[in-house]
Amino acid sequence: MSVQGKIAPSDTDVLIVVDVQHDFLPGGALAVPDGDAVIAPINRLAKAFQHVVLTQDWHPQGHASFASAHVDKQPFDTTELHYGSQVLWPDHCVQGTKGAEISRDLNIPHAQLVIRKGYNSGIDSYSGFKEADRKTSTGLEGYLKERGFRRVFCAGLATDFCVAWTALDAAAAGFETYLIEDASRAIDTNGSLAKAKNDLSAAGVRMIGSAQILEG
Ligand code: VGL
Ligand code: ZN
Repeated sequence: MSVQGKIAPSDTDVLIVVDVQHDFLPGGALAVPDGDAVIAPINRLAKAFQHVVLTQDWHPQGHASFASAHVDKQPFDTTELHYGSQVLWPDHCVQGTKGAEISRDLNIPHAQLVIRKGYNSGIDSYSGFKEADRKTSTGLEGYLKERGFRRVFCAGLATDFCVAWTALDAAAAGFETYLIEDASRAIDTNGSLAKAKNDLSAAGVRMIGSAQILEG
């Protein structure tokens, strides 16, 4: 779904900035191509939002989503875990490491919550809301509902994994949901970006550009 006209963020809108962490940025363990290009638009956007939430991928060592935790597997292979198919990644965003830190180039001192995800060793969590078993909740839905938010705007890394899954779960939870395309960048492995765009469109997530958000 596309959207015409400008959007003025209000008191019931929240911006979710997904996984802008060193390991997803140039030089990181799972660097997203052109990943640092999201930082300037996110910093501009964040000034227009009173309410901002950050997510942080936060895996224990030996996490089930790491190729290194499986015999005869390489990064970007897939495997079957107890909840279904799982893409395997280079080790990344290990709890307490530099790679897991949120970029200091993000300038969002007014961010209100950092929600960590992917900390259960046997379950991945692309989404900020629900883990990959599609059952285990992070608590974010309850937090946003309790605070009375109605619209959710998502941006960050990576468009086709954590940003898309977060937006899909926001829509499923009943929020009017937007994905800000130029403030996000994709990994795009094995057709993942095309699939994510199909899923987002089917779920009614609105794809917008950051220029559509009224600033100041
Ligand atoms: C992500 C792959 C593995 C993401 C996190 O932030 O999109 N992708 N873990
Ligand atoms: Zn991860």
